[in-house]
Amino acid sequence: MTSNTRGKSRTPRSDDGGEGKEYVGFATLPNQVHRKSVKKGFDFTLMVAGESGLGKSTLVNSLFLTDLHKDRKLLTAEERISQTVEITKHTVDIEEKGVKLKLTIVDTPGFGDAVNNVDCWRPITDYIEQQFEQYFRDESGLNRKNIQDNRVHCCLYFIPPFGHGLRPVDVEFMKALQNKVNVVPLISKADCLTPNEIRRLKDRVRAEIDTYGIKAYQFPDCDSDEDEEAKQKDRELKESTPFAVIGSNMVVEARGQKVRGRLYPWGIVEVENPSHCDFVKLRTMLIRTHMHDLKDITCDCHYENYRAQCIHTMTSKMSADKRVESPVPIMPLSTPDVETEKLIKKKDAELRRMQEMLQKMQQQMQHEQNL
Ligand SMILES: Nc1nc2c(ncn2[C@@H]2O[C@H](COP(=O)(O)OP(=O)(O)O)[C@@H](O)[C@H]2O)c(=O)[nH]1
Ligand SMILES: [Mg+2]
Repeated sequence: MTSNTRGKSRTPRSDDGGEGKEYVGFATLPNQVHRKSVKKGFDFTLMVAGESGLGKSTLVNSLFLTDLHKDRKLLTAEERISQTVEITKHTVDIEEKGVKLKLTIVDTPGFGDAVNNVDCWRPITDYIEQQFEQYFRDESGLNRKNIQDNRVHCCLYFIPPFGHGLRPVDVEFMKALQNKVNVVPLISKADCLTPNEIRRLKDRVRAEIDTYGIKAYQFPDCDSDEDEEAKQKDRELKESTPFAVIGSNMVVEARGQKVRGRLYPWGIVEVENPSHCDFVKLRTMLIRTHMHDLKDITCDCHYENYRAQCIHTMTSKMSADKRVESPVPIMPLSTPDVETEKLIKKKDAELRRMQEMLQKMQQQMQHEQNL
């Protein structure tokens, strides 16, 4: 995707920091979309991915002020070894100032626990595709008005702070995801780095993303008619990527206030302090300014790609089946047995279903074109 202006429905930029700490801050969402959606509420699905132990679960807890893993039991060494990638989904219904948000977090245990990391992204891409498939089925079904949309709108990819940039596994992982979901790379555990080190690592990661042709989520350009302040904010946002973040499940006291932070013998690092890390920038981007764009791209690009591929596969399969079936009718030498007959019936039914589905899709596409 090329960088372009998709921001018709975006909010005017505003900084997060100022408003009450108890708010996640999505009450401004109605500015992003039509009022009709306000009554229904918003839904958003966020996924985290990356190596195990980089602070993924901690960060999503920090982002949405929830403890998603209250009941988590610690695994013994043996359990850890036999552990496979298991994806867990948590849904939280949050309401702020009368605005409802159904937030789904898809947490992945991450790779690195196993000796072999080949195809370690597979469970994640499979999960994303399963959600597309479900949506595709629902969309072609009868109850199209009440579809539960579980498509993943954004995937935060965690890069370790310890290395000298992207590792081959990071490159491969992001490339495997890039055409299926909006990938937002993050530098994790930013408290391990000095400001200079963070700057250097960011520059390096940005350059490598370019070199390897990784298609991370592109922030849309500011509308040309927006004011200078908005344009400046836009530039700053892009220059801060990949965001360097810190997570914490603890509330500590700093400067006489209770804040989310990490307490060290030499001081406190504050999650929501913009001079400590980009946490607030990330939250503002996800929830206030770009949620709608992330959803649009999911729907218009990633899902559309999937849908087009599906239709293509279905059409090729149907024409291949026709070729096999139609030209020379094979006369059965004897009466087909019950099993064969069952199979033929099953195949016929499958073909009919596909034809119906295809017809519906074509009608829908025609209808969309006429609008
Ligand atoms: N230094 C530092 N440690 C963190 C940070 N976030 C999480 N941790 C710690 O890293 C460990 C792994 O965190 P967890 O969220 O379970 O990682 P996950 O496996 O990626 O989900 C825990 O001990 C966390 O307390 C961070 O921002 N900085
Ligand atoms: Mg985790």
